[in-house]
Amino acid sequence: MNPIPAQPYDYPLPEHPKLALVIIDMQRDFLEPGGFGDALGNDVKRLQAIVPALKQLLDAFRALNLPIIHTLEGHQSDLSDCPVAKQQRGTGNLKIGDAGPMGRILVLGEPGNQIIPELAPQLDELVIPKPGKGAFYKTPLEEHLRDRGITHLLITGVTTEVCVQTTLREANDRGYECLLVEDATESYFPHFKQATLEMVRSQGGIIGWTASTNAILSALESFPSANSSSQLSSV
Ligand code: C5J
Repeated sequence: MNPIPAQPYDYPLPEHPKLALVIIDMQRDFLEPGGFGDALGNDVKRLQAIVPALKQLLDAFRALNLPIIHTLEGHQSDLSDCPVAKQQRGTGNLKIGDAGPMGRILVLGEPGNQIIPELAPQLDELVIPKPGKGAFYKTPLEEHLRDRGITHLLITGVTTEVCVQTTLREANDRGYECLLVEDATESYFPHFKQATLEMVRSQGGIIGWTASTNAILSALESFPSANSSSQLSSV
């Protein structure tokens, strides 16, 4: 199998099916007007730019029957899993739990909390709701990865310097080999995205690798397909 040409050096591909695609928080709350990202004063249109690259990665992983994990940032309707400090943070009119144009802000099950239709998970893909920025915090993610022997994670989604970077750092500390996909992650702040990419691959890849979607897709052409048992089911 060919490695993925990456920075700071090639990312070796593991045996099938130890490689998973992790898509962080591609939910309407962050990508559409009227959601949490908008309530915080951000230009949410910026994040739409990565949808085509994510779709390509999803198609490739589905074709190879490789594991796909989607996350959703959101809270229980009684906000019992939302620390007061998180709920009260910010200077906008709408806070977590308030009623907005897409339902209650950042509450699980609300219209704004759905993954955007273009990237909707299939039934055999794992969907992890998470109350924190990191996908390992108060979720069964680590157990699922361990049970399935997954060791390598391609990390994507939004926003680069918040939930994506937090998840990548959590995964790195747990021993996962993490590659951040350069054109499949986005931030409301271009300089934060750039800084994150540089941080991840600095010092010889201190917390991981970065590579483009095209480099990944080319390397995956040498990847053997496997039966559908590698897919995960929703929690
Ligand atoms: C934020 C996220 N930015 N998914 N969440 O609050 O990055």
